[in-house]
Amino acid sequence: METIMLTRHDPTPMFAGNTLRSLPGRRSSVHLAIATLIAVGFTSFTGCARRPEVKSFEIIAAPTTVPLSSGRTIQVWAYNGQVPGPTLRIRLGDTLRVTFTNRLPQPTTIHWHGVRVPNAMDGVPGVTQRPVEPGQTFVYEFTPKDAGTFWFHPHVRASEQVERGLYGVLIVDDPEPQPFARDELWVIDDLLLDPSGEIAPEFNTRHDLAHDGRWGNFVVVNGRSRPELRAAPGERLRLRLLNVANGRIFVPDFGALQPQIIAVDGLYVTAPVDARGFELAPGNRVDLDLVVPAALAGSRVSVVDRFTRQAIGLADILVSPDAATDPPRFSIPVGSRMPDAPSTGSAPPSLDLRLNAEPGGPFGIAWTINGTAMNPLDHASGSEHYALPLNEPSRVRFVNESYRLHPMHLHGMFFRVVSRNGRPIDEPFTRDTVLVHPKETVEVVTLPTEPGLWMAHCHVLEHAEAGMMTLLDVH
Ligand SMILES: [Cu+2]
Repeated sequence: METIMLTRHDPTPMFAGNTLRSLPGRRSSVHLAIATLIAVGFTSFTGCARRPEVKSFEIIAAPTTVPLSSGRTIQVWAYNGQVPGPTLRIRLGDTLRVTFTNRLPQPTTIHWHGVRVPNAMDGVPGVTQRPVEPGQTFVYEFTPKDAGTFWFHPHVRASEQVERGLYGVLIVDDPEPQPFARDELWVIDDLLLDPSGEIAPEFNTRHDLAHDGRWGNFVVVNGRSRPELRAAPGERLRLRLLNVANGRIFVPDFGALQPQIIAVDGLYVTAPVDARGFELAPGNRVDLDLVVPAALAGSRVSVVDRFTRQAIGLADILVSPDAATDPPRFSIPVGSRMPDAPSTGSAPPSLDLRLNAEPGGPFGIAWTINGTAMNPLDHASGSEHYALPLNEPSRVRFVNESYRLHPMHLHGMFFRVVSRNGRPIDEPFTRDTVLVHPKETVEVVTLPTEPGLWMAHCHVLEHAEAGMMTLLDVH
């Protein structure tokens, strides 16, 4: 096993300080560094076709402390002692085997977000497996069917466990290497810190539940505030963006750069899309094709979030003053896509999922799907099962009857957005998560290829914890 630094140009995690002041009374002035960003288990790049292999990794979830730039520490829960957790990297065709041990004070599981896994590997407590109790070990093993950018996180008390630092990235490489000079990863999160500089320990508060979940007062990329990415004129980079925040949505603005989206939620698009304005909701990923123009030699480009009125610095791209080289050519691999549902079609609306809230439940506010709130600690009970036919297209309509944001995520399948508020939409890509705006109706077509019981839930983790989850029975 090799060990690599994810952020090779800046090996010392420097958390440069507070970037947000949006929540009065929750401001913190601490300067902190999170995580050593060391990826374990990086699989070396062998370049050409070879026999599929089983790639084995060990992951331990445990409380730990990571250093702050002030010399103090912050308490987190982490996979293998780092936030973000390790980046697991395999080639399409390989089998991933993860021996997972829980050393947290709570039960947990690992869910493989966006991966078409066998149902038993999906990490949903009470549905696909028993929770992994403290001290226990569980082996996750599957062969991904798609190349792309995926991530993993707990599906037990996720609003607390993910916020405390439990998330990692799974990259499934194409069978053939792509011509990018570099393959970079920006894992975007926000943290709500209390005045002592620790992760605020109140979870699922009434404030979070009455709004769009827990929005933090520090935005971090790869565990640090506003990291710098160095690039050279003429370089062609692949930049993978992941939103692992509990509730915050990001709309990254690359200023003078014009990245093109080449993959959404892991899978390649059918035609490149201008990245401008893309709403990266919790759970979403986009892979960007970024060519650094010669005209930007010697300049600094700030990448900022434009979702809210207050622009938030995410990262800076420092372009060297070197003479430009010719970027290598890249075209989206053909034949790499999963079976896709028709983007338009005659299938009638087969399933409406109405999203709303009502008083009650363990937190005082219950978030419901078709009037039902799922029990967060036992996903099997108190829930409807909605049948979807295997290997046949189905329409699903998310009808947001509330005034809050709901990034709706389906496990085990991809879908195509076909309309918003009745207006036809033609996105040249599939998704596993789509942001549904207040009072909006979003209609999608899905073609489930994996049998089993799959979650449909809001990826605002506080909404999910307060019940906004249900089950799709694919058979
Ligand atoms: Cu929601």
